[in-house]
Amino acid sequence: MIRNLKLYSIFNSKGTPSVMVKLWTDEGSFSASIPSGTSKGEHEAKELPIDKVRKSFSRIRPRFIGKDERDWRGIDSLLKDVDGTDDFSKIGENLSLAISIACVRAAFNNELWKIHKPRMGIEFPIPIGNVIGGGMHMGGTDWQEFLVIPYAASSPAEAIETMLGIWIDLGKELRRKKLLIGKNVENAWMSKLDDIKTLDLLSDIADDWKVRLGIDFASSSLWNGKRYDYKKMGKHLTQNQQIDFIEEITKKYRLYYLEDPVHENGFRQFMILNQRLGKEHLVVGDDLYCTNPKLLTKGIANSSSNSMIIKPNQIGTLSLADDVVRMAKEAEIVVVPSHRSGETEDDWIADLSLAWDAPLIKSGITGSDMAKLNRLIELWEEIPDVKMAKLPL
Ligand code: 2PG
Ligand code: MG
Repeated sequence: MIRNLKLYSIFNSKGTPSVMVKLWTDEGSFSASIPSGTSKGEHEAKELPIDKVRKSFSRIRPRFIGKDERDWRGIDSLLKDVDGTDDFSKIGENLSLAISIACVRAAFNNELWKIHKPRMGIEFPIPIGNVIGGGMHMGGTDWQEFLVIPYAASSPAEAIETMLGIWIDLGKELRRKKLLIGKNVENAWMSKLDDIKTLDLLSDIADDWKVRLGIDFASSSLWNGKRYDYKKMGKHLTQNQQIDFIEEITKKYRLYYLEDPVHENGFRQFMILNQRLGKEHLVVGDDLYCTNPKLLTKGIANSSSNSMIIKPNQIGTLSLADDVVRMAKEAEIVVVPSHRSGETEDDWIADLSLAWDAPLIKSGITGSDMAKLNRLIELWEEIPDVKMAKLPL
């Protein structure tokens, strides 16, 4: 039974306040902290500033005391009720998800990966690491994240070593060529190179490693309602030109993973790319879906993508995210649980990627993202009969 719960204002990796909730049951104390995005989708649940969260928390706290933490879905329904909106704009998704996850942690004695009865032979997700980038995350490139996927690693530790190896080699090479500006919000390198030259350099370096490449284009940040504006490359592309451009670079650089290649309301343009590339490449919706069941329904009806990002704070409770994962899997859409650009040391996304049997996890490479990667190493050592997942395509 929940005896007490408390709110803490902590800081995330961007240096802005984030929510942590700790709750006490007869079994001990359990906490959860919530990350914060930078390039947020238009249809995400609403993150509220900490002063507003404090007010909501003191108002709703008594409703949770005395509740049975094992009924975590019931507690998530109560969160929906006390908020009363579609997007948690009353109490904030940051408060809602913190209570939701802390409660599930209490229900499963911190082993979040057990929320669905674990099967034997659990497959661990291949991490996807952001090595260089820009866009709204700061940096030289117009596209947000250039990603490496260590598909051949035989353990999480080996996968992490590969991603770090590439990140280090790339940093050294940029410094040697006097192209390095620094590190951006996700600790990916910021360089003076434009997007195509970045792809040239990254492909060269990646040739020495067993990795596939991907990009989070975060295209909504380039879209002005009429055209895609590329500042660094001085390009201005129509919707059709953007689709052709994505297809061209996907083939030329043998990209595997294409996240948000067109803007967040472009279900039809996503569908065209999915038709052209979806047999061999992951066409991934992030801002397109915002982990929202209504948007996913639209995406399924349009065959917009063969994969989607799952960020529980885009929807506000763990049960809602869990329902979206089930829906996606039923439609054979590959789920990719993901961190946010403003992270805390909390590692729940690692556990959830196992619970959801996800073949990939987007977790970043260094900084607070290390916590998620290290959690994968820890679970790998503790769970019997494990293996690494294979790339879904
Ligand atoms: C993304 C994420 C994580 P943000 O777009 O996929 O890399 O960024 O948290 O800023 O939305
Ligand atoms: Mg994204």
